Amino acid sequence: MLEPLKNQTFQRVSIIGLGYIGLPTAAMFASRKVTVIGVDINPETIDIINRGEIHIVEPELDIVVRAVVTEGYLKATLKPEPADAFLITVPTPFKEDHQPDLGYIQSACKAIAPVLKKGDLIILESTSPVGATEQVDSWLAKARPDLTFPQVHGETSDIRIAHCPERVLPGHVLRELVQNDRVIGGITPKCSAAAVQLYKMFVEGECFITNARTAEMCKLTENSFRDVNIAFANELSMICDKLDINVWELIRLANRHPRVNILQPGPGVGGHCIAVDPWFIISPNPAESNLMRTAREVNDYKPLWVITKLKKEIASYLTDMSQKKAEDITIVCFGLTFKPNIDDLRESPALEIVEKIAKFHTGPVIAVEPHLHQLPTNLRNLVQLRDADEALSEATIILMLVDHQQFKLVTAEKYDTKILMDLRGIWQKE
Ligand code: SAJ
Repeated sequence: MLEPLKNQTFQRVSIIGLGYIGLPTAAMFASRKVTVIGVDINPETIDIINRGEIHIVEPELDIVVRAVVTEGYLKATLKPEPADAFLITVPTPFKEDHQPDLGYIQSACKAIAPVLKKGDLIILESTSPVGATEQVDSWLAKARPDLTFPQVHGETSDIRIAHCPERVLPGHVLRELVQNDRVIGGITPKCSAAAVQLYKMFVEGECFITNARTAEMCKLTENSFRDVNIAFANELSMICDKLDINVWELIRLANRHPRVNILQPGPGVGGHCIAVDPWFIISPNPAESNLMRTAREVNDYKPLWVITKLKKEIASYLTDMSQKKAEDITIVCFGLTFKPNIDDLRESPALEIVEKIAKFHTGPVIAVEPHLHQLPTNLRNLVQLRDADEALSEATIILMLVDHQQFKLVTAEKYDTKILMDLRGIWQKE
């Protein structure tokens, strides 16, 4: 491994994009008593952070942010200021055709270009398609012809650029930021060494050095691996449903084999990473990525499978209870977020399912979501938000969509007499 550079110091670090990754990263640097300038395009986000508060839910982040803002180590601003290192932590969504959208990265480059100076380090942390870090170099080089950049000038360049993908799990971000190993891909070895030196301010995990393209592909590979494995579990769940086998018991038993470790099925795959990143491999390599594409399709299909199964349950209930109509059926959905114990609704399969139910079902639809104070706007007039006990007492059909900790504590007598579709395998009827 390369030795870190001896003379590089980072007195001011700037984080561009104060979202789920950027804000915790800014807080970690600031907690090491480095001056951190957080930059975001949203004035409301800036105000919240400068008050020492946070705009996202992440355990313990509020405590750290309050402390570092009060002590003066973190401030948020709309306009970039000079710094010694810039970390770009902006979203990388995909477009209609699944091609990566680098628009936010390009805007971040445009914003920081005027304040760059000789010796600065730029790190792209956003999950990116292969080649994005070189693209950042090209954009910045074009914007600042007075400075030299590593793609063309190699180790003698004024500016250093590296890719260091974030790998933290929402809900465990502060711990994982410190403890996880990092993959660092500089455009040149000196770019990598500078990035290692920066991260070593708070990272206790190992920093592994590679080139920028391998680092980009490494992050995409990790999330695609997980997507393929969840697709296997989801496919099993649909087969087991047909064969009348309890998939949760099956997986528990199969996982007793020393070399088998099947993940958990669910209502689909959500979030801004696993449901998105595989496309960054698939879309530029369509002929070579059949398995990853199929996994995406299996996981994307799962919410529709849930709706089809629900419609069958409704039909069979109406056949059994001939005096009842669809309007008499109250459907209660437990959970809206994309995974347990967070407030994040991005790409949530649970949300997709509830939206679809609200569109076709003529009776009441109730959502129970302890992590939200109010429903997202598109559900507000269609769905009621209730607490668990109240909703359970009114339910005809229950869909367990997100295995929040609170839901695991619900006792069986509360749902025993209801029609239960448990997509997370946490509730067992007695
Ligand atoms: N899910 C299942 N079954 C499982 C595990 C997950 O259905 O057994 C579903 C979840 O419910 C959720 C989706 O998959 O809808 C994604 O959740 P997740 O916990 O697998 O992942 P994320 O999106 O929260 O975070 C992932 C992590 N990547 C890997 O574990 C390889 C994290 O380390 C990354 O930093 C993050 O993506 C990211 O930012 O890319």
